[in-house]
Amino acid sequence: MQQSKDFIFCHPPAILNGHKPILDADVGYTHQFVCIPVGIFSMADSLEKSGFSVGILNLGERLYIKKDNEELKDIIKYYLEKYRPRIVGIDLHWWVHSAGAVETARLLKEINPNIITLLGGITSSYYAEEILRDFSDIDYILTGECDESIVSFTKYICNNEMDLNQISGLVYRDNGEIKTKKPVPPQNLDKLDITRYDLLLKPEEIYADRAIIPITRGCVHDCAYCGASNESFSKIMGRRPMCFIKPEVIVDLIEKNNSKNKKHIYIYGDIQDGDLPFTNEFFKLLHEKDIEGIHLVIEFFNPPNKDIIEKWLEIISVKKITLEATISPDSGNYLVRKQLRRDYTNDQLLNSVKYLYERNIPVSVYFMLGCPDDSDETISETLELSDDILTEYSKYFTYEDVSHEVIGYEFMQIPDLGSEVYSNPEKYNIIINYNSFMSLVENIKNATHWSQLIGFTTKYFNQAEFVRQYYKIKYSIYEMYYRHEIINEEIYNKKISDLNNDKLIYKKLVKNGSIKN
Ligand code: B12
Ligand code: SF4
Repeated sequence: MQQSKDFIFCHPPAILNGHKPILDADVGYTHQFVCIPVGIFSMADSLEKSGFSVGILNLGERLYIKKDNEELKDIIKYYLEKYRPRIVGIDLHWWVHSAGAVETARLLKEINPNIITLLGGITSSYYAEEILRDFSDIDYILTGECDESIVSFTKYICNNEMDLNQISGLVYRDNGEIKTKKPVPPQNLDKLDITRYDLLLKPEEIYADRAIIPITRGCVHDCAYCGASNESFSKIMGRRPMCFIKPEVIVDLIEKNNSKNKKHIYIYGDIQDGDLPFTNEFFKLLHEKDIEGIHLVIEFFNPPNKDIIEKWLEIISVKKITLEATISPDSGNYLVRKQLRRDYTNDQLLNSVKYLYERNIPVSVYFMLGCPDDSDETISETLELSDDILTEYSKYFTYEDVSHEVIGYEFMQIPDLGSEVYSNPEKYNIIINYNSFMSLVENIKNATHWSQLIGFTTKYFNQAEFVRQYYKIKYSIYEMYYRHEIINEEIYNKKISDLNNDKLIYKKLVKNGSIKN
């Protein structure tokens, strides 16, 4: 006899039609985007500590590795019958899960109309009222950071303990009217445990050794295209100002992950953005703790200063910790980069990347197709800068020395909702092609190729031009990898053949009139 659950968190799939219309920004979690928001693990932990039985289901991953004849509905039915939850909380954090989240709710209600469906995450926080208006299978939405409100909500449903209007961030229906309560961000983040992998109903299979540790709530920066920038996060999630997680908590999470056999640990957020006491304490504790045998992937938002690099070098010289880094200049053109609020020169970037390479720290550099002022020329400049970076990289490393692309030149298909670019398209001379959550859902459902899911056009690029630029970029980068002997002929041929196949699909769609050229 299986134990029943009060609450199951369910990470929905992204894609329902068997195609791959959403581009992965080199995060590697498959076309179903199977990475679970880390906040789910800590919310599940809090619920358990409040006396509720709770489980986490990675439905996207289950669908990705399903048996041939299994449908999404069969998988959901299996888990519902096994655990008979009272509430299912579906994350609609990333826009990529918009269609998958509402379809999951629809199937849950079809199988068991009495089940309570709840959504949460940044996308559902942004579109909360519209979702409740248009999708009757969703009962409630909790907006903002729900570490505390999730417990109040569950007490309300399961124990009849709270009053609905006492639950901060709740959006709900009341006699045909939609009521909204403002989210209140949790102030004490010290006890939140994002390593409760044991609460998964099935152990992870994809990147089971990877752990994610965000070091902030919100962000110090204000990148114009980001829906979780300092400005946007406070509007959507209600946290102002942003905050850093305490160094002792971050180091403790590294230690916990290590002890749970998560050896590939990503630290999200730039340590050098914290003040001096923060960085000093972080490095002191990392030094002191008995943490060995892990690979750390760290992020720099700006070219790192030598002090910070020295601190990292000190750590890896005395501990069995290996390191790699990422930095995202977005464009190789200074003005395009600056418009997005990343203010450093190509020389500054190249010098610090070289400095890191010389010290045996491999760095992946990320550019973005879709910057509002991108043109043929600025993309060529970015490719030239990529070539310079690869010239340096190839002196020290091969393709396998970083966990991702050496140059990740990825396409922002849809501007982040709530970002400055999204909210002020005229200022950035762009036109957004979808105007509601419903249209986003429909576009994702119907698209069979990524070119059909391009959510905006700029003054230089329409949909067809974006596609042309995308292919140009990818062919160029692979050619550079090969020329610099970062990849061998076999890998090069495979990459080109995958790209050719993708292009063939695009050409067919143009030929049959599904896409305008
Ligand atoms: C770290 C990070 C990642 C990590 C993963 C993080 C993770 N597992 O949580 C990686 C690198 C893998 C990643 C990938 C992607 N990311 Co990202 N990521 C971030 C980043 C920088 C920090 C997130 C964070 O710190 N969260 C803090 C934790 C504790 O909060 P949380 O997990 O969100 O959970 C809280 C709430 O959201 C809410 N909540 C979440 N789920 C649920 C569910 C329920 C039921 C309820 C009630 C509440 C709830 O309550 C939680 C507790 O407070 C943000 C930017 C930012 N500054 O926030 C972008 C951001 C969230 N990512 C973004 C995007 C677009 C992506 C990708 C889709 C990119 C792509 N095309 O490949 C992928 C999706 C990958 C996947 N799902 O497989 C966008 C989202 C925009 C949007 N509206 O969709 C953001 C805002 C910024 C950006 N442009 O990068 N990302
Ligand atoms: S894209 Fe910019 S604003 Fe958004 S999380 Fe990253 S650094 Fe912060």
